[in-house]
Amino acid sequence: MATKKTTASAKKKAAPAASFSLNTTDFKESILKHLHSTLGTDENKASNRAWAEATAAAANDFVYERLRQTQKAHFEADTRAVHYLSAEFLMGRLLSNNLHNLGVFDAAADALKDLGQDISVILDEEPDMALGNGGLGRLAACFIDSLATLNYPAIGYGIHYEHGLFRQEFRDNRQIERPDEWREYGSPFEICRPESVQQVPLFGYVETVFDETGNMKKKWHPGRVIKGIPWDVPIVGYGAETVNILRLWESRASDFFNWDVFNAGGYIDSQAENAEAEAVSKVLYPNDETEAGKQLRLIQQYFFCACSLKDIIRRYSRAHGNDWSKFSTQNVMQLNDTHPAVAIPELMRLLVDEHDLNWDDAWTICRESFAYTNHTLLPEALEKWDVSLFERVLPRHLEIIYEINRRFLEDEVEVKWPGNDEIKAKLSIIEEGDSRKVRMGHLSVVGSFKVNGVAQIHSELVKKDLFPEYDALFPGKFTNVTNGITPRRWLKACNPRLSALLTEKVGENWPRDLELLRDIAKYADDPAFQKEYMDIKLANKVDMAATILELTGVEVDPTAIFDIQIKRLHEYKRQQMNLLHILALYRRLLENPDYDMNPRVVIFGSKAAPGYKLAKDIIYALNCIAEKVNSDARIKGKLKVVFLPNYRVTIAEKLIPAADLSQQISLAGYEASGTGNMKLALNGALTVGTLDGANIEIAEEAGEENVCIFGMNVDEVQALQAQGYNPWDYYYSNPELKAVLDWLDTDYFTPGKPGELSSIKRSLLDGGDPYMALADFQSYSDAQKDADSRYSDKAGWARAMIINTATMGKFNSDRSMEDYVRDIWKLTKCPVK
Ligand code: CR1
Repeated sequence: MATKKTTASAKKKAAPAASFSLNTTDFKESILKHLHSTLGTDENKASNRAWAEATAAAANDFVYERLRQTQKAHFEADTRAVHYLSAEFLMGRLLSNNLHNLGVFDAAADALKDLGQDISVILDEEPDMALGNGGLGRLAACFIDSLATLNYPAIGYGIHYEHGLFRQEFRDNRQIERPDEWREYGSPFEICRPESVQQVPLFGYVETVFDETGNMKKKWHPGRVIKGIPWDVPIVGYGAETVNILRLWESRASDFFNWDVFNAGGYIDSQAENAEAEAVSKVLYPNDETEAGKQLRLIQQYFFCACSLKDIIRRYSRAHGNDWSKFSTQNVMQLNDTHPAVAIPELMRLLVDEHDLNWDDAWTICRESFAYTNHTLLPEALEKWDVSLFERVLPRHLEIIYEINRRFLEDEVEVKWPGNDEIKAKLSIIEEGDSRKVRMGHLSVVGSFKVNGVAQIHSELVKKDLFPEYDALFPGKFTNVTNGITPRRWLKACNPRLSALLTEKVGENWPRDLELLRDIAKYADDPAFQKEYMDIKLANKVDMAATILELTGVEVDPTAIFDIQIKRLHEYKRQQMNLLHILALYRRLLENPDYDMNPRVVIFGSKAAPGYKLAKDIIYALNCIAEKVNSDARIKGKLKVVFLPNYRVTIAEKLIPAADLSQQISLAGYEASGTGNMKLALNGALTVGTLDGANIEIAEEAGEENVCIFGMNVDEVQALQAQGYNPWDYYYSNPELKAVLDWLDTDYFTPGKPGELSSIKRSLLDGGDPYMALADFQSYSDAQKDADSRYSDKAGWARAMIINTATMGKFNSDRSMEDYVRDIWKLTKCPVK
């Protein structure tokens, strides 16, 4: 366990100082100046929002200066850069993060205090930038933070959604979705760059033409052209040496097409065209790990890829003109899942059709430039597009995909497996059948030089179960990079109390080098340190209890176990198993009011995709159960259930420092990695988890004795699936399980409305329980009991929490970035003077 690899030498060294300093007086003056001259208001009447914007503007003076210097340094060094293409960036709030990374958080707090303002109130003004669904989008946000911190040249490319992930409200205990208005009145964290607008063609037809020398060429006559407007969000590295950018594309109608219609008297038509063009970046698809089979979604994907590639090429050509030989040594494009996979045929189109390269040269460049990260094995999440849809929206791209596929099957698959049509059908980018489909995962594997999964076990399953033939065909192409999280946001900024204690013990460099925290393992048994650590946990829980009261009206006891499950609502994540366990505890308490357990507060934060009926039913059930349990005097407050509305990054930042237990209870083999598991463990929570995704690596790092592992492992799951799983077996053989399932058919939790919770029971029995919650239930319940008794041993519990904090160094997203750099991107650092 724990104490290996202590890098004691680095220990008490100060963090590299920020490249500038700003004292409280300067900051105060700057805020006032911006209040007056940027916001046009006065300290006597300024709203909280104006104070927040003035503070952001004061910070931006430095951010933009560093941005300018970074861009100059990158241009002069002409270094290789990574372009992280992602349909989602779940940034959360930016002001606090930027102040921390600039190293001026305390100066800002003091300056605001001098001005009669409370920084926490001011920070609370900022809406979350929620341009993502969950783990995949938040991962992208952590990665760009780390890339800037490590001084790597990197650009994030994505979509400037007008509305991010919906705002969740509960009405009569049911989820309702409301539009997210993150930039209703603009945002101080982005700059528009009209000088870099791009045109994006769509629809139309392809013509075959011959040039002067008689060569056949393809000419795409688009039916429409829309415009992509870039918005740049500065990404401030920790210590603010490098400031990279996240470039997000907003869609608008192209001026040219508009004017034609308008001049012809078609005012209304031109308005319709405007609306259609603007629809492209209007909303984030609120699906998590499900494919959205929508034309608009394909257009969104193409839109941001086309804009980004033209942007990358424009920058490359500025230095290298029409010499394409260095394109792939200067650029690498990382595909964050298959959402940007259409960038592969788009780059082929640009090189072959627009820049006159021959196919082979263009294909070599493509294959040397793209790498692909797979984030899930769930079949419903592996994107496939109907050929007919593709043909309508992107006719030239479909031709290119056919040609890529033809050559791939003839030159590579046929050579390896001569005459084997079965393997050809399996590996073909085109799925044959009633309706033919383009398989975006296959396209990504064929068009990339590396493919990675996001945790060790997931990467093994990608090779073994998802793409075994591809692995045989392309030895060495598949690899692993375990996910990570930025310790700046997920410990330093969100848990200031614990951060101060850690800094006191190991020096202030740990937010860069999280391995330094191993040093605190030596205090794990020290009663004085245990007390300090546990006092902090309690203080965080007291704060959280106040937030819970404010948001839900539920009173909770801060000394109770805070048992937390925060993540998107999905059957494979098994919130329904947690629900069954809550019912079991409640039942035990009703049967025996003296049932021996520590008071427990089970806390959920979760959004369900609007079209995912059963997920919404589970939210409804949990809210109904919470209402009943929380008001039942018979159980004397020993069990409380809280479902926090509108879970988002900002709520996570409050919950994670207050957690005792971290529920990571997916069916083994289904959670590719998880990243909430890392954040919770870093902040001390004990994982109640299956051997799935990164839980396995967390257990390795923390030591099995400091986590509560339960349930079937991947092999056991697969064996049970092969043998034929029958949930009724568990129902009939486990009386407690049967009782709680039957409870769902009554009107106990929905007075006067029996059957309202029956869909959950049905899915677990008649529905076949696809994620085997009943099979793992007993073992889960035992693990929870074990966690409860460990909590009673105060010293043992403190020790386990400390060891968790001490041993999560591996999950620093800086480490993930160094892995990508070493194994995939091959970047060199470009320090900025
Ligand atoms: C996975 O489900 C992982 C994140 C980031 C999700 C989760 O386990 O931590 O990606 N996958 O890698 C996903 O969103 C579309 O797939």
